[in-house]
Amino acid sequence: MQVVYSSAHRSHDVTHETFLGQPTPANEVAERAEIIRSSLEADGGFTFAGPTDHGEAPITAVHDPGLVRFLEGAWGQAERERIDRPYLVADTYPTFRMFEGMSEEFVVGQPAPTSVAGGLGWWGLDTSNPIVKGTYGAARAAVDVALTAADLVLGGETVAYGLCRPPGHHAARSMAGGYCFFNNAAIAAEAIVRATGERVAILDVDYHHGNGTQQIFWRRGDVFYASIHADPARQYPFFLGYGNERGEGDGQGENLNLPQPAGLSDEGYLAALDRALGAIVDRPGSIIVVSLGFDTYGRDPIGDFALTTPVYHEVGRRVAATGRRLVILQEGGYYRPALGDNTVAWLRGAEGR
Ligand code: Q9C
Ligand code: ZN
Repeated sequence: MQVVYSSAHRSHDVTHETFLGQPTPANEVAERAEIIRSSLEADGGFTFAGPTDHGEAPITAVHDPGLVRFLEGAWGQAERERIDRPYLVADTYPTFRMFEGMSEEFVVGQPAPTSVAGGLGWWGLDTSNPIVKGTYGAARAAVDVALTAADLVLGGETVAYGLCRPPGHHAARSMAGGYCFFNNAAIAAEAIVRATGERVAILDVDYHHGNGTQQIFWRRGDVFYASIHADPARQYPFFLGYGNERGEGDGQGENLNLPQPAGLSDEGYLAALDRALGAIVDRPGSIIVVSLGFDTYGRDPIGDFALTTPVYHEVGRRVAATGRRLVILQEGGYYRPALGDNTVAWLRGAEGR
């Protein structure tokens, strides 16, 4: 299997995130991608390629250009404002209750703030998403990793894996968050739709609901989104991911959320997977973009499912058994001692070995 990897992820060298207002050691660290890379190298069954530069157009095909400009400039803006911090996190967000009772023109019509503190809230979702000097470059490289993996499949490969870091599925059209800056999977899916004219399915098997991917394709009939994740009633991102969110307009029926209880077993997971895959094969298309997370693992520090390493081989096997070509993109997974084994298991399963 071809793997796309870039060392540029290391410039997003975060050490801390904040959780409930306190600095805590970061979960989404550079070591994650290096563990996965070295495990795939040690396996011997993977060939590595670097990403090619795809420019900004595929990003602004799904994201607000204002988000791109904010992320590009945030660190320099903080320096100019003499905000001397090891990392940047917002402290005030425009929640919908602030606009309660007001017409939509006020909700969407006001200008973005000019200060970096205001911008962090305006363009952000949550406080677990530190920005450092190298964040923008790393996030751009992760997009190129995803698009290069998509190119491999568009060029005839049956499967390719993009070792994206930072991850992407919480990033919405005009919002970064949840360790994510640009939505790598959404950008890849959009590029595949444009290249093929076919419908594309996104299968999100990260532990968390991919609120950003859902939002980007909410009204789209040509991109089906299916996600298996922790019930948002108890878990991040808290406000999206319920089963009654099915899409609207052209996208009516093209969003499938399968929220799951704490303690979810391998068997329970595979039952949900079969539902998601059944919905995918019921629809036309030849390519699945997989948002692959290992925070479903039983020992994950921020998850509460009970999955074991062998089930990942079976999940990969069942996804490949759809007969669709696969663009597999890395999202979360924070229990570092098992991250390499879990990734190797999943990808071997997808290759049938
Ligand atoms: N105490 C992904 O898996 N909240 N993002 C963390 C930790 C944010 C997860 C709280 C979790 C984001 C790609
Ligand atoms: Zn996750």
